[in-house]
Amino acid sequence: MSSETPRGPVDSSRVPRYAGPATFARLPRLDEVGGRADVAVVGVPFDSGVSYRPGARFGGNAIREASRLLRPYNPAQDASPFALAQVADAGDIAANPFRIEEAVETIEAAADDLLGTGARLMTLGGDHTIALPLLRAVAKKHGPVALLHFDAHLDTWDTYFGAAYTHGTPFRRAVEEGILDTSALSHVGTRGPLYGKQDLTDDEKMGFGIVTSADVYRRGADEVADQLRQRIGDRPLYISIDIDCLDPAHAPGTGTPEAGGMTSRELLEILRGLAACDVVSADVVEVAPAYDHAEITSVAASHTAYELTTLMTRRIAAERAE
Ligand SMILES: [Mn+2]
Repeated sequence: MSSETPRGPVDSSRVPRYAGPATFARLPRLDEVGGRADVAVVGVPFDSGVSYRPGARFGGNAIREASRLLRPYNPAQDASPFALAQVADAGDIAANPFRIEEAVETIEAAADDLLGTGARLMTLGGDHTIALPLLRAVAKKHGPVALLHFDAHLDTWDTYFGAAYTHGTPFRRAVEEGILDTSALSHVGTRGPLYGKQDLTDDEKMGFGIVTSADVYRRGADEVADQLRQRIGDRPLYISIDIDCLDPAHAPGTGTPEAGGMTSRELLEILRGLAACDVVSADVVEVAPAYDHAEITSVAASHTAYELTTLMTRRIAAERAE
């Protein structure tokens, strides 16, 4: 891709934003750019791993619809992400809604294929179950990765009803499988009641550090981003964002809402503070549009994916300039 000018979004001064089928940010489909992109935006319409409200299977397309209003220049990062590198919409991974184990395998294989083309993944969920197969694929390529996990919840529980693969367990499985760099694991935005204090003890033993949503409020986004950046260093970094890290006022359309969350401004500012990091892939999950109002949640998710895409394309451009 490096020798070619990236193909950007549909020109919204010629074709109204609300016209035509939605791709992420009105970008070309992957097949329209020869099947190769630097960042592939891919949907995973799978929500069979949820413990409470279902509906995140519709999240990816809701984010695509809400992303019609994204514009090509990102002033907060002083970058035009879709000009720095080729970003394309790779469509959806078709995962079996009736067999979770099979779906996990399908997602891993599809992620392997996309990563194999040289792309970084910007995945739109789906529920949080999908982070495990995505991390497996990323770790095959990069080795164990640092993880920055934005969420109201720890998602390091062991099982639900005896099931090992659920949206509350992906990061315990990932630690068990040795695919995470346990010297750089962080939860951000954590809050709300737990089953017991042991949940926190277990999580700490796995290597996670916690920045609660109250910590973000007290310390501020800049200080939090600085501390995270120091912990992550130049390790390959995977960022997984459960939209329920945001307060239900900022993201009502999600499966397991908890009061007292971050604002969308705080989340976006923390992400912008990670510009020096090597984000090798990322996901935004748990957008459940049936519980949304006026696209509040999918707009927040589309801007979140936009900031993540900007981080990745800036890094790609910087590496090419070396
Ligand atoms: Mn989660």
